[in-house]
Amino acid sequence: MSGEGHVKAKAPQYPYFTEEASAEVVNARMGQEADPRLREVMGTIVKHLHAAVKEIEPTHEEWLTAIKFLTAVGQMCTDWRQEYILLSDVLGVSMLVDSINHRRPSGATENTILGPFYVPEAPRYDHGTNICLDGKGEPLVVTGRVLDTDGKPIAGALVDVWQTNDDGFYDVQQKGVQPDWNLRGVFTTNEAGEYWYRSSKPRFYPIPDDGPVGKLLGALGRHPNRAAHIHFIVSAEGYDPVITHIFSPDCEYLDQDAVFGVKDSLIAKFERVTDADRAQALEFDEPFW
Ligand code: MBD
Ligand code: FE
Repeated sequence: MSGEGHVKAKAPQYPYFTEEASAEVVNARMGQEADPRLREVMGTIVKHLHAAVKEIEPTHEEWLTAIKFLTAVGQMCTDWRQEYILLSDVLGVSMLVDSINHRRPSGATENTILGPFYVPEAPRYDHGTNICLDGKGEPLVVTGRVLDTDGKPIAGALVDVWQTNDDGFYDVQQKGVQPDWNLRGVFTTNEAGEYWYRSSKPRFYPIPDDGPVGKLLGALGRHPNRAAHIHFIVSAEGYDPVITHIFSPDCEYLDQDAVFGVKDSLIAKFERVTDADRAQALEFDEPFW
């Protein structure tokens, strides 16, 4: 008979379902041969999920609403639209996982959430290149240095940046509308650890809110706006890479970012500069490590 090997000789501790011991009943079914980490993860999830359901006491109809919501989240996903990441972001789970995994040494630039719109292998550019290919928005110059935690410059570090255009969309959200690779690029630091490039000033923008996560935010009375930001991944041989953003200091959503990504130390100083081409300069001279 198939499944015979799984029948225990000894009477199991939790043979039948009971409401009181519901999580224990389920967890007792896991075999000893299951991977220990999987046992731990699923055991914990089942324990807390059952506790939540006991506290909420959903009707059948409410539970079906939850199932339909999760189904819709999955159906919204495409190559460039990851609705589950968005859900994790708006629930603060992405920031929590990020803090658990990227406790940075003191003096190092703080990390923040990666987000769903990173595209690897962006074009490599020389310093001074304007990555704003659609010409929209207020001109911006970004200059910075990559330093180690002792303040020593790191030459040859890769500075991988991406941001939205002035209409509030990443290039991948508007394929065929924006030029490919609009507002993305990779720069390499010089001997002094410096890099600089031209761009447009980022503005706040709503995370994609035309799907189930946006509907949930609406139902919760939450707005979908992210504080204006530029994404950075800075990496160099022999160093721990940092995934982070810099935020505009004058953004009205700094203290109410929809995905909880803002940290004090990541709010940049913007300075007006006189150079005709440099309408607004961003100085982000923080050490990256
Ligand atoms: C973004 O642009 C972003 O950076 C994050 C973290 C979530 C949704 C959209
Ligand atoms: Fe973003």
